[in-house]
Amino acid sequence: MIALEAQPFEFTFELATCALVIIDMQRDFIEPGGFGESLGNDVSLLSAIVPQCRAVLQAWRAAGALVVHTREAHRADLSDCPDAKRNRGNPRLRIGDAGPMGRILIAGEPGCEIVPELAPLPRETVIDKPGKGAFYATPLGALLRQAGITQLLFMGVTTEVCVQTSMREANDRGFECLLLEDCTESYFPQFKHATLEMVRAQGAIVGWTAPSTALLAALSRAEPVPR
Ligand code: C5J
Repeated sequence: MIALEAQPFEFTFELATCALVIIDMQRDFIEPGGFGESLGNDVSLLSAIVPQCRAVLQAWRAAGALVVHTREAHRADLSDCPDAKRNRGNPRLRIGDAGPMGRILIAGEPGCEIVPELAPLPRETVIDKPGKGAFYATPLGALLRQAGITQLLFMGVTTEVCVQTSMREANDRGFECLLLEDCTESYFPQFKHATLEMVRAQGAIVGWTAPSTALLAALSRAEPVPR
């Protein structure tokens, strides 16, 4: 059993029944020229968390525990992207439009890929999701249940949109969730701050939060999961 110092109180888990879920660390959100920038955002805020995310990912892999990556990704014919989503935000480039990194948020396009520093290994699961939440219209819930997973550690972007939505979906499905505070970011720092507060309010109503240093320290003392 691993015990993490967390808010609002200690979070305990077993490596064998806990997965690391990395939400949408895609070039379209994190690199200049992608969807995030086309919406008028400063993407350097998001790219700043890549080193911490990489340190956690490497330690989690070394511990032999399950890793899931998600991508916000649509079909090339946009049949899974309703107008209610495509028309939001008045961006310079809409989902499906051609940009400097290929068509925005379309599966298989360069901008839709996960940043190279966090690239999935061939054995790791990658979930393409058409919505903000990782469970909506994806096989994620079934896959986690099949693997015997009961708890989830989250990192990724953006904190108040796809990360928070996915945590709420997970919580409603019975998973205990923890968000790594310095491994998530928003284009709006006040929204990140508010989300961390909301998640852990009322006795962890959505889940727990903890800094990555607490997890890294705990993992350095843990026995890896036998493969
Ligand atoms: C957004 C996301 N913000 N991954 N996507 O549109 O949070």
